[in-house]
Amino acid sequence: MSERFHFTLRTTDGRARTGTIHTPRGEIRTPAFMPVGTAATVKAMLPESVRATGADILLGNTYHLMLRPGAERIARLGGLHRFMNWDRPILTDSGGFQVMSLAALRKLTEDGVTFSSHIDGSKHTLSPETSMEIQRLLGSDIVMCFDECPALPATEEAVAQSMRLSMRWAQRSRDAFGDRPGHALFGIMQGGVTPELREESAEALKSIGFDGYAIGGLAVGEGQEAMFGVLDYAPGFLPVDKPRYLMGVGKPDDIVGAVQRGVDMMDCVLPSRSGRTGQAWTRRGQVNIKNARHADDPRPLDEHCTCPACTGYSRAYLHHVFRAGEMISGMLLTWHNLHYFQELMEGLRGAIAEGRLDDHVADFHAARAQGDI
Ligand code: PRF
Ligand code: ZN
Repeated sequence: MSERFHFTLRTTDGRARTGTIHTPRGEIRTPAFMPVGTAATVKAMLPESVRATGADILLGNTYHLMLRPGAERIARLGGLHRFMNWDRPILTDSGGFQVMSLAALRKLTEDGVTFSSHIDGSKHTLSPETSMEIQRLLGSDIVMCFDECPALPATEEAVAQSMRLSMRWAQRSRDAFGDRPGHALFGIMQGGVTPELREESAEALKSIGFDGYAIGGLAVGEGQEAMFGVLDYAPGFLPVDKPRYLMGVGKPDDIVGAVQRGVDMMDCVLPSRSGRTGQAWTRRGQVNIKNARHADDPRPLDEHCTCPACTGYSRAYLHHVFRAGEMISGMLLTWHNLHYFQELMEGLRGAIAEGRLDDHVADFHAARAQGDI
């Protein structure tokens, strides 16, 4: 391991930041968007194609990989990078959030969570200690603390209890992770939409000490206005010299708003998942390729886009292969969407570096207001 994990902040513009996360597996340009590779694949994409869209890092999931094919098996096969043929950084989520959204028969205690697999009903447990061990076996570069994310709306008391449990789990995650040069452990702030709870959570995490800090518990049904409300103050509770990661966000306008408020990293299934359901994202907003209006349209999805879907194919073709259920449909739309999301990040990074973020964001909203061609 030649280089230890560290973050260098390059420029700020208002609350927005641009910089670089250095890891032994390569650099991550921030603000960064991380495509989701839940089951050791970004669905419908080869790893080299994901890289060609501009991704510096992927997200993987403890929950899915422990169930299938199993963390020990991946370790025996040389780790997740070798297994999925992606040699750049991988961040893994810790499993608790996916247990709560996917598994059946969940039982939460101080120790951790017991659950039944959504695949075959088999019984498993996850705790701070087992989550750290699984993420170590996978060979994850950025390991996430084991936490609990309450669904909103919830009472303030329930959110407070849950946050304090997550902070006890953060200490146990830190202790179990130990000292692993070249690998990073990120804490996860919780506390719902209550400033005092967010601050208490941030203070608890800072006193433990992490390589980066995530903002969890958002984009769970509170709406964009409430989320931006939290992002107006929560990043300010975190250290300026460490990366800040907003988990599970989001749509392009969520990403832009989060970056304006000081977020450095994000992940979301949206570009890959919606590509497989016929939804494309462009500078002019959302396009539903299923729509009959595309059936005879010889124009590309976006005439300015340089992705393979836009340089080689018409809207009519994309419409046809979607309707025919052809696999190339998901491949082309996923490629386009990932390309668009990475281009969005590139534009934000450049604008922050040159101190013109406000104008850049105004142009972003103006293009969307025009609507699709
Ligand atoms: N915690 C973890 N993973 C997450 C979240 C969280 O709060 C969210 C919330 N948007 C998405 N993924 N561990
Ligand atoms: Zn395109």
